[in-house]
Amino acid sequence: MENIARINDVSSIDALEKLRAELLGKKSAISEGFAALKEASPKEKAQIAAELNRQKTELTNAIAAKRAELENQEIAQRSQKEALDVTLFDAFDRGGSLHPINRAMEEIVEYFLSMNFEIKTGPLVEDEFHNFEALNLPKYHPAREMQDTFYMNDGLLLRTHTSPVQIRTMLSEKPPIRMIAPGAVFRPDYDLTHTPMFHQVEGLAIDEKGAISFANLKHILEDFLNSFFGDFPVRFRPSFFPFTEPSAEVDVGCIFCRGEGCRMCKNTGWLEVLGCGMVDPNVFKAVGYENVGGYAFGMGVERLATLKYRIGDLRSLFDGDLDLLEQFR
Ligand code: 2U9
Repeated sequence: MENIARINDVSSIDALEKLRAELLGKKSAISEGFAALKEASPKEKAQIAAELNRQKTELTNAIAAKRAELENQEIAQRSQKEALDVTLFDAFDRGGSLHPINRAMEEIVEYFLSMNFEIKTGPLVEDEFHNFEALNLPKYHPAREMQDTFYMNDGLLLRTHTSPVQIRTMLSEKPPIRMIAPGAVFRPDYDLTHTPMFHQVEGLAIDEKGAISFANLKHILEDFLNSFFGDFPVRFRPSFFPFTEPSAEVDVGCIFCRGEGCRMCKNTGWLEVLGCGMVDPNVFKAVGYENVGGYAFGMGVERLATLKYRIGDLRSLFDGDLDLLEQFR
């Protein structure tokens, strides 16, 4: 039958579907044949209908078979065209590794877990109360300028430190508290040592007034720095933070020159690595705590990681450069 030959001749699914419309659609000879049945005599009717149905089945089957054939051809062509030679390129057998920032983060967190600190987390999008006001940084206070901020709509902002996690913890739990808050924070800075997203680990220990001293703080940070960097001297310098009083910045003896003086320590023999202090009474007031005391500290994970792994440009860690990253395996 001529129509069967036409079906077999088709070379694309589109053309096949057009042919289906022509042969079996409303205006096809077969559909018109069925429509004309009502004019036939009852005897002819059965005979004509049987023949029309036979033709219809024959065409339908031929089209289905052709369609399957064309689809198989298309799959075969595509798998040839899109084939990957998995033996050609080594991206698949490099293996994964922790990003140096995550590795440093894990080391820091492991230390404080071993010292009985609990991990707490909180939202990255915060409000002024949890990020600033409760931390003794009232609106329009000049100290807020110490921390440039990404502001969003509706009074929301990207947290500039992980301290709001400590505020949320104090608001929902009673002392004693012994926690660390590891996580991403955001400030609009970008240069050799700053990216707009970076990571902090902050710590907080609170108990009855008089139970926790500056000596406790000094001991745990010295011990942490010796476990993280190795056997180097540690010194505390008086400083200021709105949320701690007294406050200190902590230096480690230069790990590059061992205190001789070099470019990395700007010839001071010391590297500044973290900040700390006794929690300011105004912070306790903001969260409704009474007759308590304790210490807090904060460190930048990128700072510690670039020092320890001797990475010159922090930005290089965020370029997705596998050759660079796999050196930290
Ligand atoms: C509460 C009370 C006190 C957290 C602290 C620092 C000192 C500090 C910096 C280190 C490098 C931030 O990433 S960095 O730039 N942090 O110097 N952070 S005390 O004090 C708190 C936190 C929460 C409720």
